[in-house]
Amino acid sequence: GPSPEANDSVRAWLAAHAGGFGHFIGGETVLSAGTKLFAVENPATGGKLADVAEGSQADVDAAVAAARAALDGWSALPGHARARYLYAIARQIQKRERFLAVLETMDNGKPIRESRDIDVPLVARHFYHHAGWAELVETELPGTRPVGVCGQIVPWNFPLLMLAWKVAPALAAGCTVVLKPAELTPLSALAFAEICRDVGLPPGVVNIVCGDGGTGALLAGHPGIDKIAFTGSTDVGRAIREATAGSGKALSLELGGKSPFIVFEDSDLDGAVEGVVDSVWFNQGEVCCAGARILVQEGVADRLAARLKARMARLRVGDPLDKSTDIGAVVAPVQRERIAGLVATARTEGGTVWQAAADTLPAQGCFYPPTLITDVEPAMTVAEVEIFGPVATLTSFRTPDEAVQLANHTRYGLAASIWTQNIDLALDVAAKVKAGVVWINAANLLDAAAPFGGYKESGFGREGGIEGLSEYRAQEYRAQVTSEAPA
Ligand code: TXE
Repeated sequence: GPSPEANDSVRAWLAAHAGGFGHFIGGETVLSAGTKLFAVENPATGGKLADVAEGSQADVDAAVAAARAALDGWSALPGHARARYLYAIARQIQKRERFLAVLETMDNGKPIRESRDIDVPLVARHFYHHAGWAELVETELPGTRPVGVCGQIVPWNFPLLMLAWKVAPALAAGCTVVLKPAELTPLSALAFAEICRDVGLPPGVVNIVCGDGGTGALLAGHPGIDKIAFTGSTDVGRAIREATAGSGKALSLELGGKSPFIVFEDSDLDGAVEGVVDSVWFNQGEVCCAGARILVQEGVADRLAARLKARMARLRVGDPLDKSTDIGAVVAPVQRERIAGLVATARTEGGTVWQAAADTLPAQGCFYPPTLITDVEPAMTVAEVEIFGPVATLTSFRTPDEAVQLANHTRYGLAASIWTQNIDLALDVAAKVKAGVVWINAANLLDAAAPFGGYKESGFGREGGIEGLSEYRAQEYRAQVTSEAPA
């Protein structure tokens, strides 16, 4: 393997928990004798990595009670004291970066180069950034208080990074949390629980309860929770919205996308090709803001397709722990079947499917080749539905107006990427595309300081920056002053 020590330390950690991983509640590992366990697999091998406790009503109750008990103490700490914990967490993440990268890659299937160079550094960056906010929150958001106990439900595509996006601002804002990792990828959250314990974070400030959607629903419906933050599918987002309606809970939803990647004919085509690589083939395309809907101006459509195919042929699909791998394993067989089903539908609806390296895929494990579908019309299923795999569609347009119209022809509105050398055109189109994030001559750039979030069926609320922090602050309670006559 590429980093034998880290691989060994992950294996040793898993072996030390061969009896099963428990929840992290009130600063303790909770795994009682009768607890139901579920298996967690490595999608690249199909092998079992661990058994993990499934959160019951009693577990969720205990975690919410622990978070509630910790709330007053945590929120009353001066900002600089909360900042010290966040800095300590950030430093521990850096100290354990190789361990966390290998663990994330084994659990999710993503290439080690990405977990090592992107996921884990961004996780540390998120905690450092929010450590700064912990000190500033009182002065920068006057008249506000912590929202309270937050239930946080995260997906499997960036397990630790999505945890960081949720836990770091909540802690900075003075909230306490109960987080539920995705059932496909709970392991890095459990490693994070150990970091919380090791830096001496007060018990109950961070609680982690594992389990599937059933456990998530228990969290969403729990009366002891003041806010739910969710990242995942639009269907589940809708269910959570219904479950929390009328409960007084605050809610933020970060859901799916069908982001356009718009290439004008004056653009730097080689740059655009690399942009597609970063946009669609990064993380096997399991990225909510993936610019998987390529819209290209007629004059350069064939040239772009040809260069994309040449580039795709050089992408290496295979062992995620190999440093030279570009595309690792899709997270689970059910996701691979979903992707394959959508590509098959594209064929029957008239799309032309081109796949690189389809015959060189590893014989075992959950792999899908990088795929380009051309001749895609806006009404085709594959142009409308989020694929969440290494698959791009290509549709051509004539004029900038037509590009805008196609870009907005979607029920989602998460991100967009615009490629042109003409800055006036770029800014004009950027203002007209209904998306939460617009990149110009770039794709998938994320930073802790920049707000991220969607419009329409991509959800609402923002994560990152002061906008994201504000989601964890509410108006201060104020006594009504009734003795004074209105002016
Ligand atoms: O997501 P789910 P799935 C999209 C993507 C993908 C599709 C299906 O298109 O192909 O969703 O993925 C928890 N109450 N995205 O089914 O189910 C669940 O346990 C409360 C986009 O795996 O939404 C997990 O922790 N929680 C997305 C989390 O929700 C519930 C990332 C996400 O899983 C629940 C993931 C319930 N009723 C998938 N049911 C993005 N925006 O990045 C499930 N969960």
